[in-house]
Amino acid sequence: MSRIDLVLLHAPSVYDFRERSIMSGPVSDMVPSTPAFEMYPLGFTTMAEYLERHGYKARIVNLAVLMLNRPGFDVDKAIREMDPVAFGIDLHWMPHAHGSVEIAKICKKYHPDTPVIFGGLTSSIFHEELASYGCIDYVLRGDSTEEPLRRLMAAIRGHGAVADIPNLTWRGPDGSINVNELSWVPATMDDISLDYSFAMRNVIRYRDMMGAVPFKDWLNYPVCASLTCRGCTHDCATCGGSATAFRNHFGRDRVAFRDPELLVRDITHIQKYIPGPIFVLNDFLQAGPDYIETFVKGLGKIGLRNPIGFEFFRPPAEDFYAFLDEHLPDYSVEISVESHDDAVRAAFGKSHYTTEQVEESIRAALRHGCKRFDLYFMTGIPTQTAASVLETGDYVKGLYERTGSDPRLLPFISPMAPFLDPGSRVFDDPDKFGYTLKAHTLEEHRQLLLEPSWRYIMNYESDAMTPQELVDSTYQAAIDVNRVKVGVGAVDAQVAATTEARIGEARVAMARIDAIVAGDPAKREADLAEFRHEVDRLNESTVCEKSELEWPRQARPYHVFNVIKLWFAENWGVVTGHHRGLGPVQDPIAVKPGTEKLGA
Ligand code: B12
Ligand code: SF4
Repeated sequence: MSRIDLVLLHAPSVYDFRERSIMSGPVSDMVPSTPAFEMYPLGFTTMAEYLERHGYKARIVNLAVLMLNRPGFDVDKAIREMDPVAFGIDLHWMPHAHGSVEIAKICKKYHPDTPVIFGGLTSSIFHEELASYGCIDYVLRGDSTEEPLRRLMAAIRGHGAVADIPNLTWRGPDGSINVNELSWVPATMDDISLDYSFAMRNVIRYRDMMGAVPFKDWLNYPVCASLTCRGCTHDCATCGGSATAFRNHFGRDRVAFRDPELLVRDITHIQKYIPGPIFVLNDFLQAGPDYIETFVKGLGKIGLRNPIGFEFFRPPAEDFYAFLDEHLPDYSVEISVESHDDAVRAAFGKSHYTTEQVEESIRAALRHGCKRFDLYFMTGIPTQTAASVLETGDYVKGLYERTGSDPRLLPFISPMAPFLDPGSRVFDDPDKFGYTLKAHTLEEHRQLLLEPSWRYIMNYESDAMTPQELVDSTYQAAIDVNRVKVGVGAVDAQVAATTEARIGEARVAMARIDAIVAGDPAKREADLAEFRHEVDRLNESTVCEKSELEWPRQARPYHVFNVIKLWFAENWGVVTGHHRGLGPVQDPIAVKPGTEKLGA
């Protein structure tokens, strides 16, 4: 097999998490990942597919999943045995600050002459700091790096100069840090492809199932995401993906939507190979009525059978649910309302709807065939007191009474943790929102991640409640919500009892860690190490079971048939050397006409 151009590596949040005792708490309870945050960015798939389309060979290796699923997995050995032209590592989410840089150090240790490229939203903010670490050569900034990455790969292979590549921060041979203009900001999301068959080909070609899966339990729960846009029309204060964050840090003034017909095509691909639920991320209602109609009718036309879920940034009205019901046999909805209190939600930046409107929307959805309605609450948001958090259980009880005690309604509560998003309005101006930041630089965040519990890891304190109040009220509200859900049959009594028992144990473990931190510093590491296995068990999930987040799915014969077809096609490619998309390396200047739409 010819040499791989780019190996994309995804690191765990904390590199040596398998040896450390860190009580991560409920930081990843609302996403499919464990606290290692093993899910790689969707952009790995779009970048790898784009490179292959332009004649480069790319491979995704999810080191975090390999470390989680194979206790003896030797990261040093795995990296030492790789021999790509370049390594790419994501630092997209701030919680990977520790792991990603440690992996870069290992790449440089065994391959000092192989370039290491960083990218992702967090990398875009801390690009100069990253480029100052000796183990990182290039940082690609912005939310759309497929084309700049192609040009960088060409330059690494001797076609073109790095000084001409948009969005690139690079360290010169003299150690100087150079920041090229952030000018590659495509106005649409139409030149990329979120093609899941690419990931499956990756598995077949490299005989590596575990290294390519998006998260630890994906094979049991093959959920797939579909993306409607880059950027957001809203401006929530704590969000690192808000309109302000995109404008200030990623050069984007306007949201880039994906053409609704292309989106339907993405979903057609998923349905061909994968039986799991499809989650449409980033509210497509932002794109306006024509888009909504084309997209939903398009889904109807392809006869979508997989369950599909939509995230909405404001509560939709009754006629919209009726429209969904007309075209989709199995749809679900998710809204993050953050708080039951309109004033607290407004302080968060969501003043564009009220709790009353949310309740109307829930009733309408349940009347019009919605299979499941997930409602998310959050703790730690500006102005929110512990008393306000503790009202959540009662509020949820009343909400069920007002919506017919329907078990299809599923509320969840979790903390804003571990970090306030870098690039958000609160991160850039904490005083204005009543926060004190405990870390500003990337290096400070790397150190915080090594603290022994989520209470100490968090990068902020709120004027409205102490860190201890945040921990206590979050756990208590989770117990309250859990009990209400059992009452209406929204969660199995046995599952709920396990969750409640685990929250109790988590509280005890947190108190024990506090005592160790307050005790003799010389004994700290040894004392923490003593109950590492207990902490690992409690870290699996805290405030709810992962299974509660899962929607039903089933494999049908045609999925198996399509995967077998792909298996034969790809193996034919391995034998003959003709992989799909592997042509000659293109000249960096020869970009497909019309793709270079600069400025949003
Ligand atoms: C979709 C999404 C998710 C999905 C993840 C899907 C996935 N696998 O990517 C879910 C819901 C699971 C999720 C989870 C989390 N998310 Co999220 N998420 C988003 C969201 C809404 C959109 C991201 C998107 O559209 N991506 C588009 C795809 C195609 O591009 P991409 O993946 O970003 O990749 C491109 C660039 O980033 C860059 N790039 C990325 N990696 C690399 C690597 C290299 C080498 C290079 C060159 C370039 C590069 O190039 C790519 C191609 O153009 C944003 C908000 C927003 N408005 O943007 C938040 C956001 C990114 N998430 C955020 C957070 C905090 C999280 C969590 C940590 C929350 C938590 N505590 O659980 C988890 C982490 C999960 C994990 N890793 O295990 C923050 C990040 C803030 C920060 N800087 O740290 C954001 C900004 C806002 C928010 N609060 O939700 N998230
Ligand atoms: S929290 Fe959601 S709606 Fe608000 S700015 Fe972020 S991505 Fe947009």
